[in-house]
Amino acid sequence: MAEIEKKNPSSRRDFLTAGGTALGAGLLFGRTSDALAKRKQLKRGEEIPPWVKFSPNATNPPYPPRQMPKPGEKIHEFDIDVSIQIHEIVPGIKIHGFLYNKTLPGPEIRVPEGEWVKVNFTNRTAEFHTIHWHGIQLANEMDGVPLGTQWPVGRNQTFTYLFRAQPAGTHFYHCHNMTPLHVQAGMFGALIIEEKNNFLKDVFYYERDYTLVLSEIDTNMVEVQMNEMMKSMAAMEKMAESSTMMREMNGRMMGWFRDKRAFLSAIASGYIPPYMPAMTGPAPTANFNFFMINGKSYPMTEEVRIKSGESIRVRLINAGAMPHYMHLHGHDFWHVCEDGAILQSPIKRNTIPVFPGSTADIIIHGTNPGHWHFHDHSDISTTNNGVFPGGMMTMLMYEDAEKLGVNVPDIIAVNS
Ligand SMILES: [Cu+2]
Repeated sequence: MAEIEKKNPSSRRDFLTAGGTALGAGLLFGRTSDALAKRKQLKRGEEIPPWVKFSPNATNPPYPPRQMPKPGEKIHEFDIDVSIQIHEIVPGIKIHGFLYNKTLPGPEIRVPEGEWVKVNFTNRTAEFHTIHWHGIQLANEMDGVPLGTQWPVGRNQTFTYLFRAQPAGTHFYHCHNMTPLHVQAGMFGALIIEEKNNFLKDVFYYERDYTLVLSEIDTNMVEVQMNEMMKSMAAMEKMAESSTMMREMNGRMMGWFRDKRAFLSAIASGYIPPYMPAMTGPAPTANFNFFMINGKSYPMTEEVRIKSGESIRVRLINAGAMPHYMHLHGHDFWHVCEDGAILQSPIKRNTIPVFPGSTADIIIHGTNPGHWHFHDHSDISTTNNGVFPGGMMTMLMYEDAEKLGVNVPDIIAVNS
């Protein structure tokens, strides 16, 4: 039997404690003063071997994706459910969302490269859901696409996902059913696969490792659509209880058919798909009004903490539908990974674009003490319901700023 490590998180905090290191989870230890000295020093003219050697085969999965666990291989097991919960974005703004393990974002999963991940996913809502493992090279059946690779997971059903953690790097997971609504409503979380050989740590000697998940929401749209959806799901459940036909149709409702031919022949017989205005009226497009880092808008976003001389790794994940351009004041940083993969040549920059579905890792050196803004430079996203300042903004906060003579008014540290 393979060795199974069972994790049964009930909250984000428990999950983090169980899973290891993550944002804000007691990471205030760490050496700092000698970090600069220990960072790998390159001599003038010295090349940077072995940064990443280009290989046309680098996109190949490190392990065959259709393998199953062998005896003795480590399996990390997690229980994740989805339920409707109230989430507060900023004081006074609460939404009803679909939340993985009652948190937004869902719990961070952090596992070593090459080991196994087993997730028992239970749906505690009347709507259908799945989990898609974004960026993971896994067996087709585990990909979490409803009516593509699996039946959608219905109320009180559990589906077990099993895959090997590959490739290494910063990834995420999200629901793939009615994605525009369900992801806005909270169904996403970080999936970090730790490198077997952490080359970045050898070179940069970073200590703390932060995860910032970027997302946005149209609170009005989510409220209206969730209400409508819950009403129609309740009606369908009632019909399903009393009708054989509805039971047979279960899973193929809402315009879903066995294949394209069945869909087209139904249309020829008079079926009107739900996206046609005749059925639903004009479909609203999202008008995003809150922009979040780890589920919170400024000033309730968590700061990124650093000390002079320390290096930190910051993982940016865009789980939303808009591009974001994270800009750090007072520093250049290294852009070292994109979509989990180490760049062949790191890029020195102060603003990093993170596109929907992409992740980017950066290394910040603590070289300029102070309390520095770190925010999306698309100004639309630094508002709460149209009012500045808000949204996708946080601070790079030096813990030793005051000691080092930085004298800024306390008011900047809104969330400290
Ligand atoms: Cu869903």
